Amino acid sequence: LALCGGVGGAKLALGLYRVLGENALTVLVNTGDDFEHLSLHVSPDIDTVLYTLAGLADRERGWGREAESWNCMETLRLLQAEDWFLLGDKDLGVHIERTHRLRQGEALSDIVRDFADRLSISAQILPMSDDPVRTLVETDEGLLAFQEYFVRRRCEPAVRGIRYQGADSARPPERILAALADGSFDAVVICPSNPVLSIDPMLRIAGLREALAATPSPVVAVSPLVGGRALKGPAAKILRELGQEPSAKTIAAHYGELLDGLVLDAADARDCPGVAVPTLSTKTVMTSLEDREDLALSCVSFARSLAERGGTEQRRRRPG
Ligand code: FO1
Repeated sequence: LALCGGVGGAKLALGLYRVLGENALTVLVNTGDDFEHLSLHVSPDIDTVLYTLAGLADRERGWGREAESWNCMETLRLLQAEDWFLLGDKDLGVHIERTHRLRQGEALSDIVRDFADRLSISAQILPMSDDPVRTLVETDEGLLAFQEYFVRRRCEPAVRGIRYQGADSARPPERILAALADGSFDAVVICPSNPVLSIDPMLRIAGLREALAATPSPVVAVSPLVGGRALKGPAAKILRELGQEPSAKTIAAHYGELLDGLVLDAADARDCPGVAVPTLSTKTVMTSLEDREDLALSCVSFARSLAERGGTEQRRRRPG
């Protein structure tokens, strides 16, 4: 099971997908970034995972489709409509069909499963919930909807706090809870996504954090930091603004009782002694496809070795 946000997480999800073989991977994806834009329901992280696993993602940007055209955006600009969030022509087809089906009463998870089938993806891709959860960012400029903060304001406002609207009443997928409870997953990998923006929305969903803390399966997280910095995105900036030092130690403490182990970049190896759980220091920067596969293999074998060493019993005995 991979827990994943958008671009950074999807890279490792692709590595896992390629090394684990047919039908072996389940990806639980953040939907806190979802929003209504131009009357369409956009699910950026879901689409990033779908396009990445289907080999259709734009490699440069990490989100959206490769070889995209922008005719619709040009028309929107001509009409002086909202043009701050870029929707490519190919990508729009997905938003239109998803919105149409949601309005007909279909669950997001059923729509995503169908899209994944049509894109010949053999992994199970699941939204973290069919119920709406919206990540809101408290900033020095006021409360901003996630994409307003992330795209429109380019993560510039200082973050004071994050809210996960709807998370308390959102239900996680039943089959994930059941599989976590009976230890069906060989490993649970928290991908190197932004802990507060992409992973916490999932952990705030009623029952999911508890299910992860109690699972007999080994749980490892991959730190999104390299040398104390985020490769892309605002993870380090946000941690600092929230009064925390951007380090592997902070990431491990953030996930706390959930973790059996932390995978961190070799550039952060000096942080290892301060981390409360076993660590694996390796190359976490995923430039090539081989990098993604290598990191995926490292995560899985690290998780297996922790399970063999009885690490998961230690976690389940630790106070939450
Ligand atoms: N990110 C941007 O920085 N600018 C955009 O205009 C933009 C459009 C967009 C459209 C569809 C989609 O699936 C993703 C898109 N993203 C864009 C990425 C997205 O905002 C973020 O990467 C995630 O929400 C954070 O994980």
